Amino acid sequence: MKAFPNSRNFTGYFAPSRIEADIADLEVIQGAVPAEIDGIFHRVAPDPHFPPLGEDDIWFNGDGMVTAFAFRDGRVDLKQRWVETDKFKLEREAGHALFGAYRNPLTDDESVEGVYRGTANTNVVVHAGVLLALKEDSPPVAMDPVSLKTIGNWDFHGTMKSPTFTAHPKIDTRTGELLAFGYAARGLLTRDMVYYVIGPDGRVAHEVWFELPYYCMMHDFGITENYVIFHVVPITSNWERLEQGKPHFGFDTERDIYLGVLPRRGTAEDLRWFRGPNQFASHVMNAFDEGTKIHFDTPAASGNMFPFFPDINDAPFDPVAAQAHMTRWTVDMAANEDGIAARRLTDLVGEFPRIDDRFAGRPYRHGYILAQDKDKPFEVGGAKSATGLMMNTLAHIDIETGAVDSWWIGATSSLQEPAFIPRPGSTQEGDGWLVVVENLLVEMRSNLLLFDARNLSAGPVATIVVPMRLRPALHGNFVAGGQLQAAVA
Ligand code: V55
Ligand code: FE
Repeated sequence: MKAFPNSRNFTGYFAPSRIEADIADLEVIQGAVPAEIDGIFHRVAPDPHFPPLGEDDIWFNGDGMVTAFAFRDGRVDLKQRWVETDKFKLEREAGHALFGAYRNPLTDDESVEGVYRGTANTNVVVHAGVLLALKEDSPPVAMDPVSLKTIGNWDFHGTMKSPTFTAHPKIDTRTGELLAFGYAARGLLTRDMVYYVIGPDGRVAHEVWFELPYYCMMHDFGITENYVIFHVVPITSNWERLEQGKPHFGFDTERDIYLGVLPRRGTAEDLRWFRGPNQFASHVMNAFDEGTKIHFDTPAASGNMFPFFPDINDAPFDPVAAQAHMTRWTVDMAANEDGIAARRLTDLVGEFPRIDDRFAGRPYRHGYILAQDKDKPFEVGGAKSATGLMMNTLAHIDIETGAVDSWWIGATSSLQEPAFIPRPGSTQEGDGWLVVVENLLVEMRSNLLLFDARNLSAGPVATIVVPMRLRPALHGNFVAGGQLQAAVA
């Protein structure tokens, strides 16, 4: 195999890992793993299998590598496997890359025309018996949640019709439904969207097809008891960009944002659009109904957060405008106007919002984010994150009061997105732990940390050694052992 590029996307902490591993009983060097925790924390990272066809490549285009941390009786086992996507299998057979630039099939080897380009690198979620490895440009790829053996492309037992499926589906723990959507649902760059309700049996139970105001990166969405909410933000594209070999997405400062609100079991005629000023938002912390009002909480920034998806008119990247603050957008279904009210929930700068997932779509109080505390020292030359955002603090935000409880990880580490682990037997919101991967940027390896979700400033309750470097990941989720039994059966 030839060499990977000598760029910041492929060197330092971002060097490809490419390691499939089984490590029994990880070393615990501080505290103890609570024996009550029983289940698996799955996370997925982009990890390039082969050097790119082009000269360089972005973090978002790496092949999906899933890590499973299995917790039982105070012990943690690690398993790490590639997601064997169609792309992965064809490239392994060829011994080199066949697929080109991110979301640009015009750059592919002609032998792979028409093949799903998905890398399954963005999120992993267990629902109805399978671990779904997700990339928003393709169908899910199903895996066995315990063995991590790839099952294959997943169409929900023949019931999903679109070629795409979001990486941020939401489980409603009260109904057992998986709520989801696909964009570019009638082909690359199309404005078509499809919204899906997938029943607890893993089959599509309801779907709604509609058009977006403009094509954009539909990365996440919100659910409430009665509605689903789609945020249209101006990370846009068109065929001209792809033909010119520009990055698929670019940020357009001229366009408004929209919030599309649809009743959970509604039809396209029920869809209502609200409209707000140009800004950037990608992830959704949570959303919920309050009478006729709908609240939608998201880290919003005044400008583009993705330097690798530059301004469409070539304006330079503005790191200050890229700072996101947790913001509540509120719309009123009883109002005769289409405005969106906005209120800042905290002065912290950060992204990767999470909650106690049992409260998805319900009134909630506890939010967690990775924050960037600029007042703290940082003593690692060069080894920044691929996004340029150095996440050095794990923070709890009391959504009602704005109070913050946080933990700074130190001057030579950064953090990956946390996931919430509920305490077995407790139904109280926020009663449980946060699990988070620490990047040790000097030692070039990782730790798995557990925090008491109600007392982050006390520091980790356990520090678990990962004796290798876990490449920076996007998202992951914890699934309880009981649900796994049901899943595998
Ligand atoms: C994101 C990540 C992706 C992607 C689109 O906002 C959006 C995150 C890891 O890939 O394809
Ligand atoms: Fe995401």
